[in-house]
Amino acid sequence: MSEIKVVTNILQTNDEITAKNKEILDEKGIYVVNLMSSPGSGKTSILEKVIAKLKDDIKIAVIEGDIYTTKDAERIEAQGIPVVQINTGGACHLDGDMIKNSLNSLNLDEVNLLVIENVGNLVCPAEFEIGEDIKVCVLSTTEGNDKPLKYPLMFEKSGAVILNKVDLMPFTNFNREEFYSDINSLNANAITFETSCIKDEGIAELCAWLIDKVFEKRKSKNSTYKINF
Ligand SMILES: Nc1nc2c(ncn2[C@@H]2O[C@H](COP(=O)(O)OP(=O)(O)OP(=O)(O)O)[C@@H](O)[C@H]2O)c(=O)[nH]1
Ligand SMILES: [Mg+2]
Repeated sequence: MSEIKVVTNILQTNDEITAKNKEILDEKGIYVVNLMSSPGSGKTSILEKVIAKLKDDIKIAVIEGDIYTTKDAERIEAQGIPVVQINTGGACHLDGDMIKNSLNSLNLDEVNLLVIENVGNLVCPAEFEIGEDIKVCVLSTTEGNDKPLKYPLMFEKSGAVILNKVDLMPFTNFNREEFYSDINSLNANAITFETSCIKDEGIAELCAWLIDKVFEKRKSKNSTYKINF
């Protein structure tokens, strides 16, 4: 019983902090993506591709969540956009408090799209709201098409699901039909993309969808921000 109580309290506190984060981000008209997947599915690689394509059109900032190291933040910094690294020091997911501290390090007046790359983990990150407009989850073909049913929460909660490393599909037993059927049964409303970061496939479609979302947010919040299109 006490265990359940502790978890409930953590989630309540997180919800309160997250609501405040969201208020700030909404007021600024910033579209926020919570990017999640198991370790190594290609979150940072997809981000690198998206940033390279969109950074001249919209103002992008990234918050990188990792247990240790600044490796991913260094990759994003090399793209010449603002990035903040959170080291969770062991925790398997990001939470509202960590995001709150990171927002203080960003000039939010200079951001249209904020991507938060969560800690590589197919379970815990899906349980915590961190102020996002949308959860986006990545699965790579090498992980197996059974993962959505085995780890359903992340797929159920994501507004978009990216199937990455499609260049490797011929070398795996990944069953595309089963994958889409399972995604459909878990979350019929999710939009899906297929990408290969190595071959630069599917990135343009993903970027076009993201740009629409950034525009929608800006309009709905009546933000006075300028987007450089
Ligand atoms: N063949 C192939 N390899 C890819 C693709 N995308 C990423 N990779 C490789 O997969 C490995 C992991 O990619 P990352 O982008 O670091 O994955 P991540 O999800 O950010 O990993 P964590 O942050 O550690 O959870 C790297 O060696 C990438 O080069 C792809 O589309 N095709
Ligand atoms: Mg990464």
